[in-house]
Amino acid sequence: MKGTLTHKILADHLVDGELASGEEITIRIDQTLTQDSTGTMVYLQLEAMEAEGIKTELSVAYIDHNMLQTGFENADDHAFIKSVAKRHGVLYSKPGNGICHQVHLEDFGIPGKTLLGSDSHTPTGGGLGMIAIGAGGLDVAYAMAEGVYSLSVPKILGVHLTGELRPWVSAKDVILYILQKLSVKGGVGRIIEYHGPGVQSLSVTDRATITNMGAELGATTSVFPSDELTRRYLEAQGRANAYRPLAADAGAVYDETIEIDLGQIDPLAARPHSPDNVAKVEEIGRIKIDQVAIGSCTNSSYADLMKVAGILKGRKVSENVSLVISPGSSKILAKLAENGALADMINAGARVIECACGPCIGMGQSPRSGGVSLRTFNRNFKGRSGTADADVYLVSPETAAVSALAGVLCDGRKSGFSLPQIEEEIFPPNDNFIIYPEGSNKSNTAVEMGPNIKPFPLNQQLPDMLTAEVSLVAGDNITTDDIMPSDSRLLPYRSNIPHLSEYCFSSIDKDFAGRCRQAKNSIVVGGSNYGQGSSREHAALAPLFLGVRIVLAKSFARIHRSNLINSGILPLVLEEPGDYADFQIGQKLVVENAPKQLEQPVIIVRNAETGRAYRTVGDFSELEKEMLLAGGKINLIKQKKKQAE
Ligand code: MIC
Ligand code: SF4
Repeated sequence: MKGTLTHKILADHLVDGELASGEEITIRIDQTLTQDSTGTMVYLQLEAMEAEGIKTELSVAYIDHNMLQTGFENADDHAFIKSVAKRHGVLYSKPGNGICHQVHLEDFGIPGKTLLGSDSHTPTGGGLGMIAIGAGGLDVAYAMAEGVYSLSVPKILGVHLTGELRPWVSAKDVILYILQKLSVKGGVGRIIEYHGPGVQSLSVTDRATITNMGAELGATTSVFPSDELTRRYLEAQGRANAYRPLAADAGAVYDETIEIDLGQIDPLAARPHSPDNVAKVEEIGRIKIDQVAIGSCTNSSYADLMKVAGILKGRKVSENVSLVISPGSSKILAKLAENGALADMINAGARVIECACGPCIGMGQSPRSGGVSLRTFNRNFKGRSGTADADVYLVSPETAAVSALAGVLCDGRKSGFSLPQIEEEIFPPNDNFIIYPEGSNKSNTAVEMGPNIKPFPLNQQLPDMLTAEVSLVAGDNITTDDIMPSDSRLLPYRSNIPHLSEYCFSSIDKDFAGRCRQAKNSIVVGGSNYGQGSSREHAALAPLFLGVRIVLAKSFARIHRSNLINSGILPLVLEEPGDYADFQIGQKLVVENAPKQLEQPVIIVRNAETGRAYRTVGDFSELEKEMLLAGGKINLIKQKKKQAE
């Protein structure tokens, strides 16, 4: 990996370990971000760590997910985050300022810096040449308290870009193309580094669209060089000083390489219900659509929305279609208002909603029963829109806009419309949505805790004999949306694990919570890529609250595996994937001498009734073993503090 941009940035931040693929390293974290639906846990955990201030250069708490205030819960969460942010010296981005990743790109991201965020799409910052990683809330709290993050060094997948995109084809199509090639598992254990002459034809926000959806590949992160276009982007945001040129060396060696000629890509769409179920728009055909939603951290930049406004200008949205647009940031919305593009959208019949995640996380705008929704978002998992039987397709802003006019999915190249030219704009600095913590002092800032904010569950030390009952046998590619669904009904309870846990796995199996309660200690069995998708540690904390002690799967997604370990839940991989077929709900399984077995390369899980032994692999680092023994990361931190006293 020598000479790669990734190697350079990691080497610059290396605190401990050897920079070689598969090795456990600790890196310095320069910046963190949190958002509100994971943020309450982060700050509860930061408080539990008794942190004295924060050790990062910059930490920002965004409010962008829980924006519907249908009761006191979300507003109480905001007040809590605001008070803790002030107490610990964290910047607070008020609701309305925009989606964390878009705002961070515009206002705070710096080439060559590291960013850890409690949201899986934190790699958006890779568009600016950052190593930006999504993680569970506890890891982000720890990074704030100690300024470091540990990970095992991923392989570097070099994507060599040549050529230029043709008209009506955009960055979204590039990442959909890669998803089609590599699948939702293709990036697991990898950092994706883009290089080659094709990079120069992609703007910073195009690059950010691509690195953002690297999360859907399961990649640790994705990164682009920082070049002249980066300089111009930062200058336009009033942050010319943040610029620093960065690129891989000419002879950089990648662990794996793929070649992409941008000129060969067509407008694409991810069909229901997975971001890698990709086909050419033309091949899918002119399916009738009910809704078009434009926005999200993937496609809500100024350039994206100007393209949309240009396509809509002087035209009319189809009578069958509800078109909703959510701009990525307050700066973008203000600019669209000033230059008339907002009026072009509204006059065409678009419904413009606030700068937030909104429909992307099921916070409103759920499609009608059995409806078809085209979205410029990044995830189309079943039910995520809030309508269980809706069909969601993921497309580019161009395809979304032209289809909204036609009332059917269509390839813009056939529309006969010309694409608008987007002029570069200067965005005057506006920090009226930001609360700076200057002058704050831990001792004099009280934490505001609403009644819906409950303590988070803690595990116990790993017992000698771990006996548990199978409470669920789930399939491949189980998402964290499956494990802990999130929509407008449930998001208000992100600070209330006891309530939330009642809905754990509810879209797959309504009896899951009850069964776990009866079993007391239980095991979830899963297929491959278990826990893909979001960073929400609620997908580990709710099972923990219900007594899940082990998850046995064919393979795990990165962030969820860490969240399980942080919670003291054993993530075990079946050495023989065919063994999966043996498991059934109600079986009693046992891990004998669990702490001792943790030290061994193979951990035996035995069927307590038949005695049949299953070989599993943990592949745990030393730190992970310590966490599992202690019953999770917080317990370990407390133990270590006590020992030091
Ligand atoms: C998502 O897109 O699924 C989310 C909501 O942003 C999550 C975080 C969460 O569950 O709060 C993510 O991507 O990490
Ligand atoms: Fe928000 Fe959607 Fe992006 Fe998650 S994927 S951060 S819900 S816009």
